[in-house]
Amino acid sequence: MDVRLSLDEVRDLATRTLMHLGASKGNADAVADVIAAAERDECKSHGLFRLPGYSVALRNGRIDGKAVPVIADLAPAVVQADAQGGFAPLALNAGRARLAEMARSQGIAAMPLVNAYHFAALWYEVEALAELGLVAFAFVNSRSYVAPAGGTKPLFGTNPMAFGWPRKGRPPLVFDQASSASARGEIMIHKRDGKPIPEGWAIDRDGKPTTDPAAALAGAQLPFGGYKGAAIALMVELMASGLPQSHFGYEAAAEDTGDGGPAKGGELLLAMDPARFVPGGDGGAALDHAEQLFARLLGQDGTRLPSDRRYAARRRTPVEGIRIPQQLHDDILAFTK
Ligand code: NDP
Ligand code: PYC
Repeated sequence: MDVRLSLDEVRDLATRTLMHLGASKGNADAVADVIAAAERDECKSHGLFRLPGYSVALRNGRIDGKAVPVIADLAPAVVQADAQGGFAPLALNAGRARLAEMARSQGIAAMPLVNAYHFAALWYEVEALAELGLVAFAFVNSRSYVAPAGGTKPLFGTNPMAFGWPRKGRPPLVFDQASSASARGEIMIHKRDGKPIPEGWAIDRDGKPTTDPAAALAGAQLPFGGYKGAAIALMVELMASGLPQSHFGYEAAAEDTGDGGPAKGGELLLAMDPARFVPGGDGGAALDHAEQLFARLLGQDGTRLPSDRRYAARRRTPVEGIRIPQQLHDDILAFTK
């Protein structure tokens, strides 16, 4: 059986739960916003499904729900967001305006995020920057879940990379993809729902291909596209945690308490101002040119732009609400007692 909630109820449920467990209003609101945005866009593996994980880690003190992020310029085009052992969303919100300001003055700028716990969909970050007229990249790692090409043991996180491109008068073009064949959350949802996973997503503890989600979670996930996805996963480790000097996936895994909450890891955001990539331009011509590419793409039957599914859901859910399993709703409410 499912429970139907409005988007306001989703946000309120998340805020109340996190504050009950000791999070400050600022931290609770920032996390609740990303959870509600994921439900609004029907990204079920990173919506309310993640609230129990956030909650356990908060309750057992592994994450500081009262952390106050520190934002510091490290170079003319590098601003560091230090979450101070708290949730990523508040620190990302706190650093965004400075990152955008640097990108506008320098053409390109970077924001490493450190001492943070990230458990969300990555598109949220690049979409926010693209809404400000900037081209954006984001890279985040987690703990070891994915085997390297040719290997059988988890080493990389599921390591998504997201990209945002501003569009005039429309929501940005965004893609956001794990470097594994599937997000770990998808396998967890298959397990919860008693469904097998597709072939090619994972191997079991003995290195054998499996469609059993429990065996997959105990074994290793596979990179998408073989060695090509593994190279992207490696790059994401280096960008998200190598450069900012945070935890690689195996270091985060060594600290895993098994509480089901987010790993401590790093993230890197890059922002570029299209106006700074041509002499004397305002960036508008680059955006117009890109529209021609999008039109050609969409001119082929069977195509769509990445993010179009999310934007379609975004039009629907404010009216229809969202549905979550009764058990998940009960599990969340149990944290508020
Ligand atoms: P998907 O494979 O579902 O989607 C990847 C991208 O491809 C999306 O941008 C999607 O757009 C786009 N896409 C899908 N189908 C098409 C199509 N037919 N034509 C054009 N574009 C298409 O995502 P993943 O399973 O890889 O990741 C799911 C989520 O998990 C992500 O949000 C990711 O950030 C999150 N995640 C978070 C991690 C973390 O450490 N915080 C770790 C790993 C994953 P659309 O959304 O519109 O369908
Ligand atoms: O779904 O792979 C995943 C994931 C890892 C950390 C947060 N989400």
